[in-house]
Amino acid sequence: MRFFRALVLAAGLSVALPATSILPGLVTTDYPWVGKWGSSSFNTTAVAIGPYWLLTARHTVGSSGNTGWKFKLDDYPTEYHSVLVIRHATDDIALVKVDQPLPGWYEPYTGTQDVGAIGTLVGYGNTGVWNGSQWSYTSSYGTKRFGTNRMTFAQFVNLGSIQGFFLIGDFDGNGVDTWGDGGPLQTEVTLGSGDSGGPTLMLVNGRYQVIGIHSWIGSVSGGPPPPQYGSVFGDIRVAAYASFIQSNRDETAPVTDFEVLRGLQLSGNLQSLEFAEDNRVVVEARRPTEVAAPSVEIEVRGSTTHATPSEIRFVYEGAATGAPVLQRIQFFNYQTNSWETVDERDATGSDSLTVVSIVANPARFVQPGTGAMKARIQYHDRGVTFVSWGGQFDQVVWSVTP
Ligand SMILES: [Ca+2]
Ligand SMILES: [Ca+2]
Ligand SMILES: [Ca+2]
Repeated sequence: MRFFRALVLAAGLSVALPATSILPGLVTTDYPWVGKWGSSSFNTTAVAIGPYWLLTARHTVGSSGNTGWKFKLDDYPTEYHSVLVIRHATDDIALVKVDQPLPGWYEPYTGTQDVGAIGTLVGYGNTGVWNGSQWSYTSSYGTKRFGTNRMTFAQFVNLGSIQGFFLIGDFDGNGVDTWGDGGPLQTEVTLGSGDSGGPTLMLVNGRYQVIGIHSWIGSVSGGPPPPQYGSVFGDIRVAAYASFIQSNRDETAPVTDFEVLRGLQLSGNLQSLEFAEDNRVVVEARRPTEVAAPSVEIEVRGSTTHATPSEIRFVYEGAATGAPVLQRIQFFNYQTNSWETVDERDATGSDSLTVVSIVANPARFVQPGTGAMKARIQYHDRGVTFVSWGGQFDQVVWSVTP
């Protein structure tokens, strides 16, 4: 058993004293789905884990209430507002549902390779300076920084004000290596005030997943206090909360297959459709020979594990480069075995967001037995005078509420 003294962190579970900063601070513009998080002002960190969901530390969201918190990504103008906050009953982790679709996210990690792994820590907290003999916190909240550390131990710890299953690392440097587990890494960091709720990421098959949520900084018995070399930090171990996450958030159903039914595909692939990061499937219009047929049409397919969901949301971001053009979305109705128009509007020349929410008998759009879902996105020429135009599909995803 290792003994920890909880120094900073948690600190009364107050947003005024949020846990932990990336220190030393390496400023980054990467990790686009990590954002600023707070209530009256941004002062902590959260990470997107689905089209409508964030993961953060419970001590960033007080003890009750669903609304009043906000989230902001560096590269996007939208401010996302909380509509539902699900706090773990005892441990320092919370799920948050927001009011508008997020442009991208990292999946929570569910495996066992997180223990001992080198993680990438990201957060908006304070950074620090080294004066030759010790560190001190400097700077202020609001700049995204990253660094790395080895997540050496996985252990349940109760620090009084904060508890949970944590991944724990030591801050190495200047000849100090508390656990003799190697270090410092080239970009070795610990946490500081304002990093609370931010993620530790790990590459899994070439993609980042969330293995930890920043929770506390502290020291081992007799060891130096944070942020000195030899101090330690703890991240909520996300894999230990897989069922908490899985049972409470909506299901993300990505497009698993798509087909261009009308028009000529010029660029993009399946991965282009995953996030709204301006990497698009581009389809050039072709004049239809039949009356009332679209000039551009793609069919997207996905699936859900929920046979009788309470809500299906279909999120589409895209544009048509000609005008006037009508945008129509159809879902396949497995009960009538036919396509049903669920949304129709004027297309926009630059990316715009369409969210189709189905709460009345959404099960008709889910194939019994397989959970398959399919949709068609069409652009209809209403008198375009452009020589050449087409559809640009940036993001398509379903979010399914059990
Ligand atoms: Ca270390
Ligand atoms: Ca070490
Ligand atoms: Ca895209």
